[in-house]
Amino acid sequence: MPDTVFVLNGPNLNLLGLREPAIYGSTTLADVEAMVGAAATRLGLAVDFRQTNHEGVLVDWIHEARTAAAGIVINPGAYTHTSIALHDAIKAVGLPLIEVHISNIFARESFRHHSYVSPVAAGVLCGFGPHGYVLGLEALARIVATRNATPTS
Ligand code: CA2
Repeated sequence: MPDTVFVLNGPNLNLLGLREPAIYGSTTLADVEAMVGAAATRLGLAVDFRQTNHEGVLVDWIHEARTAAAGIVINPGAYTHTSIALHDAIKAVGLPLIEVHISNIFARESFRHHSYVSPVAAGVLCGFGPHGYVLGLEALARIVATRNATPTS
């Protein structure tokens, strides 16, 4: 059975490709899901791809991942910059997590420069556009493969 990875998307990412193409491009979230699905097949992973506009739903999904997934790729959207609840949930489940942002958050407004997620992430990708999700999945696949190969006592 392939390891399952959750790919979670936060608020407003359902509008990807439909609004603000100058910042976020013309790729839709359905396109991203297809790109991630193809990468997962290549990497021998199963992917559960989801989007919500609600902070508590993201928290619930992170909890769900504890028993259902080997790791998480997440674009928390604006909750990146505000959510101690996401920070606490990620820390509590202890799964490897890659934080992805489509835009380069450090080239934007100063309120986007701080992330509550980054301190509890295994790694962070930003500014690579939708390809960042594929890079994030590749990074997570490597972490999961290493963990699977490491014997526990
Ligand atoms: O660059 C990213 O991926 C972000 O996580 C996107 C968030 C933003 O709040 C973060 O600072 C950086 C916003 C997602 C909103 O997506 C939209 C897409 C199209 C049109 C409007 C919003």
